[in-house]
Amino acid sequence: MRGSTRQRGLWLGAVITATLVLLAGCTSGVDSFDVVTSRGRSVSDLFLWTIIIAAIIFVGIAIAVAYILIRYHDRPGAPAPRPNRHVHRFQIAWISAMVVLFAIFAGFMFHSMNIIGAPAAPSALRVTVIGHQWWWEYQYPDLHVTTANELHVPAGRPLQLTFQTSDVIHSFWVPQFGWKMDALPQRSNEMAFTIDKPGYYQGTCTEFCGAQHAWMRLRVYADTPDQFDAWVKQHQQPAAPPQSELARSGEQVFLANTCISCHTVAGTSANANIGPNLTHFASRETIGTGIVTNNPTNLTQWIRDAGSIKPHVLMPGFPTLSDDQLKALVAWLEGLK
Ligand code: HEC
Ligand SMILES: [Cu+2]
Repeated sequence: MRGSTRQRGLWLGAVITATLVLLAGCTSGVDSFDVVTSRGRSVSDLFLWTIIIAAIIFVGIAIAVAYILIRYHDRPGAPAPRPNRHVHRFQIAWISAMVVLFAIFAGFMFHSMNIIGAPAAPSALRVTVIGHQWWWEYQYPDLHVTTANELHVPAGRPLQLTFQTSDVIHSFWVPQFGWKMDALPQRSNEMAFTIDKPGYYQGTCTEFCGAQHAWMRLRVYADTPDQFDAWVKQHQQPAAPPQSELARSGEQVFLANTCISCHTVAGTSANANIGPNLTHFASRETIGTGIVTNNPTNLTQWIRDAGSIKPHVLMPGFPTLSDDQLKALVAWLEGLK
């Protein structure tokens, strides 16, 4: 008796723990049912209705099975199951109902596909999204702005995103936009939508793309029109000139090292495109698509040994830089607003 009580306690504990672990996922700030694009809502509504109807069918079948199990359970005096003369009619009706249901859902699915696949409005803001192992490049061809890792777009204005990759397949998924899109070699895919409300939306690469796939995060800022205009004006400028002696010597360290064979800082001789554009690096909140906050301590560690923060990262460590050189470099980079 005591043993079984303890066992029941253990089971209860296990169920509560599992529920809490699952519920912990609810505080992530990413809710794929709280979709902020009207096109995307056609997908989330379809998903919701599919789940509701599937749940109703599931519960119906579960009740029928339970009824049969209890009623015809083999015990003295139980009724013997009798062959049903109408079983074929029942089967035909059941299968027909399923076929009709599938057809209805297929209709709604094609409807949603049409909605999300429709071309962008001619006035849409165009952004080219380029996946790299393991970061995102964003180009605004009409605004002459290039940035990385933190995408800024205006809320309330039609957007047209074009997806490309510089290496392997990546996939752009911000759950609150409603659907996702692959970035494939040798072709361009498109997504067009309008974000209804300003806010910060998170996502991640959803096509396995190597060691740091899980840390190829998406950070999207849907700004108000004024905020966006200010952001664009700032990002159209070349890099801010060094504000101190220390920063000036930091710029020299940067230009004298191999940083320039991978990074661009507009207004300097660095114009390579292997790593993220650093022209306005200091205006970004994080380093490495969100793996650490952008502050001098983390930046120092990143430059000394980026792999210690993001293992297998495609940026080499710079253990030979002296503490003074690092300090200057960090002072300069953190001034690139
Ligand atoms: C071989 C190419 C290469 C070299 C050389 C290189 N980097 Fe990088 N760098 C990268 C790549 C690739 C990333 C993106 C890593 C990621 O997030 O996965 C990166 C990321 C960064 C970032 C973070 C940017 C962001 O928005 O997250 C900074 C800052 C940076 N590098 C500074 C430097 C400095 C300073 C040097 C020279 C001391 C340097 N890099 C040398 C390739 C390089
Ligand atoms: Cu990826």
